[in-house]
Amino acid sequence: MARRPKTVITCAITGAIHTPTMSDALPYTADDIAGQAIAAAEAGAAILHLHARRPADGGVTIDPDAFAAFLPRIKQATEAVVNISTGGSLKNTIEERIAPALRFSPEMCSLNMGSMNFSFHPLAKRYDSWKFDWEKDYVANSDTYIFRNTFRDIETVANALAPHKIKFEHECYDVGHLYNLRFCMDIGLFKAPIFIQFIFGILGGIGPEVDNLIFMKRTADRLFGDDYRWSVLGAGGAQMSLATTASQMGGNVRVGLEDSLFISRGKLAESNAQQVAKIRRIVEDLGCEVASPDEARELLGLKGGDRVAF
Ligand code: KMH
Ligand code: ZN
Repeated sequence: MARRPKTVITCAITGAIHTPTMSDALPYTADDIAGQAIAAAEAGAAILHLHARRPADGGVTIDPDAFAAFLPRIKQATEAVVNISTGGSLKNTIEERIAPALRFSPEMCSLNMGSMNFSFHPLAKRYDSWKFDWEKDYVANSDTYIFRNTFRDIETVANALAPHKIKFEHECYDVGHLYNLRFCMDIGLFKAPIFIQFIFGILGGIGPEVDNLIFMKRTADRLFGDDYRWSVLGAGGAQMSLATTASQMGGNVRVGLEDSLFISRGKLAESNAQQVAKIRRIVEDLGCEVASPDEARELLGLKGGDRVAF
């Protein structure tokens, strides 16, 4: 019988959706982001997907100096692949969103493959009081945001970062985004093997049903054949179950407090590492092996951890 492919675990440490009120575990100081990222790598994450936060109040920031406060510490302490988000806080320009990647030239970056509603405003109703002033409006007003990722934006990112040989985590929140990606490959923006993150359960994107995972995978098979590698991110309550299904289908998985604050139904996770340890246990119990950072580098054709600028 053919060997089953190893499962690459990505851990998304803090993101731009959740706020400090929602969980004491959500890291926002440089110390906490670095510490949780290192612990997640030790627990089995081969890739660390990173956003920055303002240390004073946990607000989302795209300031490269905020990344500078934790990136070198993560590099010194782990072999894990560093992936810097270009998602920003939904309000930033595309130029602001790529500034950290341009400065630090990581092995990977996220790249969002279409414009969409991207909302988490229903979360605002769950809290009566907030730790910091900015949080309530930020969450409640997300029903007014359009997450802008036009073809021109995507081309700007691809061209600006091409000299850095960065592999993209192509964030696809719906089936149309796969067709956008195919179009971008046809005009020469990206080289195989591409890495697709299928995203389920964001309000504005496709829902977290297994049917949708099969549909996204089948569509990607048709559009990209052998030219792609894939991973699954289930937002909120769908995180662990969709990751389990993905790994059983031969795919890779993403967990982390960016995507869900929970470790099981109704129970907040204590840390990113706790989520990594849980999915690792499930993956291994079900007969798969977890990929090391170097195995992830090989699978995705990455440039190497010695060719970053931090
Ligand atoms: N927060 C995730 C649903 C990005 O950083 O570019 C998507 C994400 C986007 O990770
Ligand atoms: Zn992200």
